[in-house]
Amino acid sequence: MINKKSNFATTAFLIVTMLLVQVTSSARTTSDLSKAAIIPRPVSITGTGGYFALKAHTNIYIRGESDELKQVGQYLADKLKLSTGYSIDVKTAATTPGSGNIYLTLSENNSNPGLGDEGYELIINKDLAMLSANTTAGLFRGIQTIRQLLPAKIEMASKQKGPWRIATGTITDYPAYSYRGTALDVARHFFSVEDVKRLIEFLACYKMNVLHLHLSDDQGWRIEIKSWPELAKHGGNTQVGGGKGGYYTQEQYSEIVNYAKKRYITIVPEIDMPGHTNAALASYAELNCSGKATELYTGIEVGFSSLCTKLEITYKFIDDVVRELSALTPGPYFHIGGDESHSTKREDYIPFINKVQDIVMAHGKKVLGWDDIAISSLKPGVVAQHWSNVKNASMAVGQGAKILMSPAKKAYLDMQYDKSTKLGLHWAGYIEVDSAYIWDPANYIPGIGKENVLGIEAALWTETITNMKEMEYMIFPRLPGYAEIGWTPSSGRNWSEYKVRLGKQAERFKAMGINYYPSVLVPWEATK
Ligand code: NGO
Repeated sequence: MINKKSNFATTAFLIVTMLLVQVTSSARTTSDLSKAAIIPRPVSITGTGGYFALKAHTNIYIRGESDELKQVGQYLADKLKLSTGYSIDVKTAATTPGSGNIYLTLSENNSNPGLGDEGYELIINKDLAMLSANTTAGLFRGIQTIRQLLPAKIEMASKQKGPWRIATGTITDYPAYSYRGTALDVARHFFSVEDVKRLIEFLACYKMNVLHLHLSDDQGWRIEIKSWPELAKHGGNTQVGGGKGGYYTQEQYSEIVNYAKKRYITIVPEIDMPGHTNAALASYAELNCSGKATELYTGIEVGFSSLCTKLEITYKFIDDVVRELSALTPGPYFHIGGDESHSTKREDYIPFINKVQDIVMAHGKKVLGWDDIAISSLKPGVVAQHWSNVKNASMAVGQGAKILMSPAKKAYLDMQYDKSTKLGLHWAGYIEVDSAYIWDPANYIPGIGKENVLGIEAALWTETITNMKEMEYMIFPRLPGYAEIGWTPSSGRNWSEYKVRLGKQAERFKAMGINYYPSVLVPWEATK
């Protein structure tokens, strides 16, 4: 009797366990590609109901010999090698390779114009995963989709157990906006090159393509300028709260630029002016109208500093800084700040911004500035970054400028999630994960439509953010939502569907060691 009972219990236990194993493994890789939880959501997915699997003999084949193509293939190989434990190589193949491989091809003469510069097409059948694009940037974006189609443990740095399956079908995908960025304030608190690289990797995962670095403010100057060495040496010495600060040497800045470039991410450098300049004013007495250097500053109040707009040397200084920094920056933009210049008179501010636009353009860069610059005469091609004043954004559009959308109420990563959030500020409100997602850059401001919008940028200001773990907590899980707003057409975006996909990212966050805010609004599929 006793034996029979325990036999029954054991059998029942085994059946339940088998069922559970089946349920969890099928939850990991659905055979229906159209149910794959990819962020940003692709433009179109058609499933064919089967599986492709990575195998011990899997290689990545590229069609063509270009270094860029090899590099993109190697990026994918490096991502897959550690967790699968397979010795994945990058090889060249002029024709379709054999079963079990990944094939990366560039379409000839831009033959798929619908995909544009960053789109891709991924065709997966049981033998082959074939990724094609017009550009290597497009292939790189498509590689992020392949990563997300594989089980989350593909992101682990140590060898894991397979199977490494991907559902079969076709994905055709391209971005809604050409500029999809994140801004990081390295002035209020300094972040190391390693931290910035980790952030760049996060952006890459979600197909973002710009990292804007806020390199100077009242509390610190963060980039070496050889013709004005005290900026970094003296002005880089401190940060909010009095910590030791820091700065990037030009070599380190280039290292960041190149790391980003390999991920098809553009660095936009910002030197904020004429306000937010105390670190510069403390480093060089001659930049002050009084002729006296100011003290270094470690508080968080704003609006007290201004470059001396009437001095000739101010423009010599700006020209030198823009020249050196532009030479190190391959991307098209130079950000001149221009926000909250409360101690610069309006009649001084307007000619100042007009002159600075000319300086930036003379060094071959396009001007980006906070929406405050709209009160000056914007030159052709200038982009105004909307953060707070709707009237300024409309004035910029009235002058023919494009708008980069970063409304503080929606896209400021330093805003607290809710009243219980310990880090961050709430001057623009609380931004829960749903609120961060539910808005559309193309109808956020009456009279400003998609044709006026260059893209979206989420901004992390760091008055209260002191290290990488804190940075991660504020950007995750909002960052994937901003990436989706920038990439996916508004018709494909809907919070109740998105939150389920976001919930499935928890396993990936965990595999990547990301410290995220586990919002109760999201149905997380893995516990922290
Ligand atoms: C404002 C201000 C920054 C602050 C930030 C804090 C802009 C463009 N200027 O945004 O200096 O750090 O708010 O949220």
